Amino acid sequence: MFLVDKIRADFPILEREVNGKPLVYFDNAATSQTPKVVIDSIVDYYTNYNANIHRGVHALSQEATDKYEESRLKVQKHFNAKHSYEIIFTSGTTHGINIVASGFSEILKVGDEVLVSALEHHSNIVPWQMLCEKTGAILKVIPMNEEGGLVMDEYKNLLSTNTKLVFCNHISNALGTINPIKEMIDYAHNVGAAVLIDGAQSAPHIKVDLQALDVDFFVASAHKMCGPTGVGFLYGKQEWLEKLPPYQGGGEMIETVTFKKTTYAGLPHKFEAGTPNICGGIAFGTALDYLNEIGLENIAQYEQELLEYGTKKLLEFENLKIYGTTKEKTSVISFNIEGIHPYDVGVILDKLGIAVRTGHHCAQPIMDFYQIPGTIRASFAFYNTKEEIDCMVEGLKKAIHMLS
Ligand code: C6P
Repeated sequence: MFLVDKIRADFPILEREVNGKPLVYFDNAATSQTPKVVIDSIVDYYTNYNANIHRGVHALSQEATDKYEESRLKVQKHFNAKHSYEIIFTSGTTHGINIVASGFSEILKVGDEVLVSALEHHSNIVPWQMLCEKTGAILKVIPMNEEGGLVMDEYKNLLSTNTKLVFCNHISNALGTINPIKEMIDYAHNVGAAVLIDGAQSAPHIKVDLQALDVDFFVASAHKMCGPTGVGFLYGKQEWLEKLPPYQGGGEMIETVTFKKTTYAGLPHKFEAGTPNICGGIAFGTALDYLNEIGLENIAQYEQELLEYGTKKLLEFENLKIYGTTKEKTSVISFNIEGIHPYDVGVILDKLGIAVRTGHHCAQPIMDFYQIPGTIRASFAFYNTKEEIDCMVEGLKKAIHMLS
């Protein structure tokens, strides 16, 4: 039995009101809320052991270093990476993708091909376009279908020995589609291509086993996993991370520096130039502990219940269309109401204390595919309830009444 009331008590923000109404927070795909234990770990860091890491012999620096590295081990264990040095702390998913894209600018040659899925967030499109402009590589798109899934036959046809890299999200932020990434990784490896999976939307909701997936690169953000903003990680297989050049130069990523020549530090430090988000990294570890205490399987199961309930309730509206209807999906419902602009619905829901995201969700190609300006997106987390969904349904009735 999933004790949602007990879980809700862990999140102070869920007690607040917005516009005089209890907050209903359905914008979890944008960022998740933060439990008290994570807030406490941030306060604890700044109150008790704020110091720079990997540098000082003094007690505070040692303590901060130990906690930061402990957090790296937590990430390694949680995602089942083979080595802790394959986990690079980043500022988030976008940063991780850019490290890999920048590294490949020294690997790709004119005429090499890279494949991107039609379901990507702009973060997993733009860095690759920049890479192709720089290298003369060719960007090809794995098409999507009406349900919001990828056309796998087309994917297989696009793959060839010219393909050097495939990048795809595990779960679409705009539609909730879970992509068949294991199958995609295996097919890509058959032609010798590397694969980067954008796990920004999967890491918070389902168990990810990096070794079982055999993925080459995986990126995610802590702030979608009950952790703080400004921190995330890039996983890369050791052989790839050793092959890629550093992303930035600076302190901590070096072994020796002279004006003649600099040698670089080993993994993971080679990719972690400058003072990192120490507090964020530590709090990310606390967030993982928190999620593991509840259990990702329990979270996934409860969120599926919310998805099913929400979908059923929304489909009771005659003029409402849901985008993203694949069998395998997470708790994201993207929808529009005929004749009403999504933005207007978002504004009215906000007046009622209900937070949803409206617009293109940083995934304009998906909106172009459906020929719509955007959608209303309700994304549920494990601390949401069916009662809150009922509240949104009532809010939608009001919005339709006011806007039609
Ligand atoms: N999506 C959303 O509302 P950052 O900003 O680096 O933490 O994450 C970027 C990102 C990359 N890939 C996917 C699949 C994502 O969903 C996101 C962030 C948020 O959908 C904010 S745009």
